Amino acid sequence: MPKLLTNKQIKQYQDEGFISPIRVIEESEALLIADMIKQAEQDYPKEIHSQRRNNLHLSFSFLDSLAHNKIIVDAIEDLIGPDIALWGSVMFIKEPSSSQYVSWHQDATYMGMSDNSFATPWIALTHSNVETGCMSMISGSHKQQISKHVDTFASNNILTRGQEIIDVDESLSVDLVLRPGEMSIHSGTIIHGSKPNKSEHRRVGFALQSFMPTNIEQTIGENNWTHIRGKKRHYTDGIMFDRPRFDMDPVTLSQRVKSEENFANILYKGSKIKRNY
Ligand SMILES: O=C(O)CCC(=O)C(=O)O
Repeated sequence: MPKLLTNKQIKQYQDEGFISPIRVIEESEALLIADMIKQAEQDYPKEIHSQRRNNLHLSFSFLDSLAHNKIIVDAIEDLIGPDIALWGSVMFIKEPSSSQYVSWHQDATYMGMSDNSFATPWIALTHSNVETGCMSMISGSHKQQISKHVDTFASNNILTRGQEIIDVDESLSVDLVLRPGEMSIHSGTIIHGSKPNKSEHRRVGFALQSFMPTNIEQTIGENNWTHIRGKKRHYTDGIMFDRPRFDMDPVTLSQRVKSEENFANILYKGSKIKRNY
């Protein structure tokens, strides 16, 4: 018996590789969190900016709360089972009328996992639609192997290496339109991307990237995890992150710095170029 999703939604995830939309929090709460992010950018400019966007759930307790949100975790349990750990999080912000985009890619490509059966909730904190540059998914592409990615390092590409799959059948593309407080969930192997924000409004999405069953192994870099639910992972070669007791908790801030080094070692392995994100 699923905890939150309908059987139809679970089947959609299996067949198409994504589910959308699912309401997580009220629209007003999401917009408040988007404002809190803006405020944090002003108050702690070294802690949160376009090149320090990973694992902000370790710096700010309001984002940690979102990572542990019961609706999100119940939905994830319906897809990957009861023993769940979070690998990381990414804040994807596209400024108004900006040229930043995300090329067609599969998340699992550079994450160095033993198995790719993991899932990413992407929570819209502002409107995410065709005008603001929402994500688009290539329906059913999660059933393929990892495709060849070309590392372009294109300056407006928000992905680490600007990695891109060429020859995508865009006729299968589905735009995931989300209102503030709604989420989509996508599979670790689905081909997806997003276009620039042409609107006058900021587009803010918080990706919990990714929730994984605890039996998946990290094959590159160290084990760094946020425990979410069920049986805990056991390891000695990395950090089991604490939860921030308050915004800017010094314990988790220093854990975040180590997590960023580890991400760079994993995500840029074998690359001659390393960007600052
Ligand atoms: O926020 C975006 O536009 C892209 C996000 C993405 O690729 C992801 O969450 O996997």
